[in-house]
Amino acid sequence: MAHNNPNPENPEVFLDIKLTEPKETAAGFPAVISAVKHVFSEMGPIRGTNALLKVNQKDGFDCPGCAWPDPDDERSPIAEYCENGAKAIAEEATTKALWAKFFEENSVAQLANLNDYEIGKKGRVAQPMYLAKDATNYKPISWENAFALIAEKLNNLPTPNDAIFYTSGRTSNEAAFLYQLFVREFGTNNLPDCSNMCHESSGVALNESVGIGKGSVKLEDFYEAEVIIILGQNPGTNHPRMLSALQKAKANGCTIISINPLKETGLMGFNNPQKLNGVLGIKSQLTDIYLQVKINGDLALLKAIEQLLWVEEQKNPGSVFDLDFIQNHTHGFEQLKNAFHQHNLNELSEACGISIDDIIKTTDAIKHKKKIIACWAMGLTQHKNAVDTIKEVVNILLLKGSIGKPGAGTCPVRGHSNVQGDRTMGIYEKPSKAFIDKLNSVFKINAPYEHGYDVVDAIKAMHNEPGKVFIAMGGNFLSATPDTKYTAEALNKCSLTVQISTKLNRSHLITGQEALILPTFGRSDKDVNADGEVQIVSCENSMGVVQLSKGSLKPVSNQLLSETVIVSKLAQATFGNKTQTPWQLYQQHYNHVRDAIEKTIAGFENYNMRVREPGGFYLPNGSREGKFNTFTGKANFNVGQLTFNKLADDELLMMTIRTHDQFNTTIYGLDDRYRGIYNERRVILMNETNITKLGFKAGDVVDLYNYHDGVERVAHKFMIVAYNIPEQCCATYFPETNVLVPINSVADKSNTPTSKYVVLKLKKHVE
Ligand SMILES: Nc1nc2c(c(=O)[nH]1)N[C@H]1C(S)=C(S)[C@@H](COP(=O)(O)OP(=O)(O)OC[C@H]3O[C@@H](n4cnc5c(=O)[nH]c(N)nc54)[C@H](O)[C@@H]3O)O[C@H]1N2
Ligand SMILES: Nc1nc2c(c(=O)[nH]1)N[C@H]1C(S)=C(S)[C@@H](COP(=O)(O)OP(=O)(O)OC[C@H]3O[C@@H](n4cnc5c(=O)[nH]c(N)nc54)[C@H](O)[C@@H]3O)O[C@H]1N2
Ligand SMILES: [Mo]
Repeated sequence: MAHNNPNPENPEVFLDIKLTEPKETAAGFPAVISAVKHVFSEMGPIRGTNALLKVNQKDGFDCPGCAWPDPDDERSPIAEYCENGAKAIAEEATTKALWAKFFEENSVAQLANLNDYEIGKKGRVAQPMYLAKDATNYKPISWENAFALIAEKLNNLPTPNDAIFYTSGRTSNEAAFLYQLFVREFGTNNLPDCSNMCHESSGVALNESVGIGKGSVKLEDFYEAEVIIILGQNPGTNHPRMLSALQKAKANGCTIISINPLKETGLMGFNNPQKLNGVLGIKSQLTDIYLQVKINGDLALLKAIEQLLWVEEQKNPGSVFDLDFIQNHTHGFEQLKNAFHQHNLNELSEACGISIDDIIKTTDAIKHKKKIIACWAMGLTQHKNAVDTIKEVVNILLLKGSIGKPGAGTCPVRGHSNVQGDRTMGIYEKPSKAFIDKLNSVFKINAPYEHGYDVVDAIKAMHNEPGKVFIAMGGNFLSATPDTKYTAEALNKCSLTVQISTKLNRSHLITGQEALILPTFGRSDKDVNADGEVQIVSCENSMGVVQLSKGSLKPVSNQLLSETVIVSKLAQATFGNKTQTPWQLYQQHYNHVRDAIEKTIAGFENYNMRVREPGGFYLPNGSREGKFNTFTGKANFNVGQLTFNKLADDELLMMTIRTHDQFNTTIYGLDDRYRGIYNERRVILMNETNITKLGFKAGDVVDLYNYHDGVERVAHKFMIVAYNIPEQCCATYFPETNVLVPINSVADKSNTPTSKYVVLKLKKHVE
């Protein structure tokens, strides 16, 4: 029995890697070709075309890709999706189904030897499967027995806090609400979610500075903005539909500033594949000022920009800062002002790797502008000082009065398509007292107030206290989390691990003593209740719009249950007649779930009616209206503490990033087309000078080491690729290098693993 192979490092030989120059323009016709290729190969032409016609239409399903909003006004009738959205749909709506026979023929140990790409390509799990203690293969199990088994394990735990309930961000509002209700009625707040590894730092920073953990801008604001700053985000790959918004902004005269260690293709130029010009290859240039910052150099850079803005402001008071706004709506300006000259400009320029000239150019571009939007993603959130860095971004917006008015504000660009909605529904290990009070009064339950585990604490708890029950609503916990070996040991120590999943993934293969896979619908699947009525669910996008999602494709198996039904049945099995919550009703029609949400969570008045309005509805958002619900009652400036990163000569700083051919741990293909790297994922992108200095050459194969906390972590066999990246910085692909991300290296306050800040040493690989 060997279900503990966390990371097969067995590329016996490297594939035939192919390198070209990085592309200078994103999308265009190659994107259309790539989309169609993926869709047709997984789904065939008829099912594929049907899916593409329904995605992101007002009566269709929400794209299971990213959380970028749909345009309120002009949606393309045939193509409101992008290349990577199409790939996400193809992966989910594949016709490959894994029945009991597949699991009989393939042992867990055999499957664990495949890489993530190969595992993902196997297809959708078609029926509930059970792995008994010491068994080598999964066996089929009935839904009823699966629920009974989980219920028995849960009810026999010494305390409800010995159970851990993870959520990934594709789960609908309806399923997420019921899931947290079930978990809290059961008696714990152990609700870690993918947010803990993603935008948690944004949530913490924004809550403290502007009183709400969500962004303030709407899509229309992009069309009015004078300046858009994009930090630590690769929209060409991860939010391709954002490029259309940037293109429109640009046409309206906006200046775009990109801050990124890599010259990402999508930030440089765009051929809109939904417009004739784009298909013909007529390119729009996007970024005006490209700042190739060192990894984690952002805080220093932002401080330098603030310092220069202050210098300009003093020349002519009121010409740069919005003094009225600062006076009436903010707190802490005096402290910030005193800190403007804490560091000298040379020192800051050195720390971020951007020349003083370029910092001046940037300051000039924004000093007289009043409508600024700042967008950011994982390049800012996954660092030790992430919360301070994001607050520094907010400082600049506040100095300029650039929030709470059209064309300006905060835009943390979310990841999973409903990650924001899941939080709104209460998927949070640190619920407020008010939320629990409300839940207790609406449902007459005894939900606990004591905070639960987030992702990192959950892993440590599983590691330190064997015998826990771990349940995952979606996601791929083993591969997405840091310190893969440590996490694998943690999962192995659980008495039971349960994965509610669409596709086969590595978390099905690295398990507790016993394990279950419960197969469920994806977004595109048609979900019909016992009365033959098609059920809809709803999601909240990155800009706080709640919209319906209605699946339309025939599910790959007749044995799948929806997430909503799975949670309700699990609750019935666990509580028996001890519950007063109408779990049966929720299974009959999801309107009842939405009624329950409406009673519990503000902003969902007339939910059932408004969700059916074309385009959905906006949730309330104080910062959007210039109302800052913070502890001071105003928007708060923050003086971030800058520490200077010192590396030894033989050390590199690694960021783990996504290729153009993956969705998180789901690997669509082996190419990173925009970066010009084909047919290989085990690469390390390094600056040419460092390659030479360390005594290597491009093409060499190296092992990567990290020694945080005195523990040796190693990832074997990565090929060196010379790339345009600042010195002593390097990049590898997530999740292959998660094994190197130390469990104890986390962001202050948000506890997010520092996946973009891993100190490495390299050694030549010897066979
Ligand atoms: N197709 C596709 N779409 C996706 C996903 C996917 O995997 N595939 N994932 C979804 C999810 S869950 C999320 S959270 C988002 C992720 O979207 P992104 O955050 O765009 O994803 P990453 O690949 O992690 O890219 C981080 C970017 O930050 C830069 N960066 C790294 N370190 C630093 C730094 O210190 N400073 C600065 N300024 N930049 C830095 C990297 O060069 C890279 O361009 O995308 C979502 N959408
Ligand atoms: N090193 C490193 N680690 C990272 C990151 C990084 O940048 N670097 N990024 C982090 C980020 S931003 C995130 S969000 C996390 C992602 O962490 P997760 O959300 O846990 O991982 P995913 O790869 O998105 O999960 C994919 C699996 O979800 C299941 N699935 C897909 N759709 C559905 C559905 O509709 N319902 C259900 N029940 N299951 C479904 C499928 O079985 C699929 O295999 O990873 C984090 N980990
Ligand atoms: Mo994410």
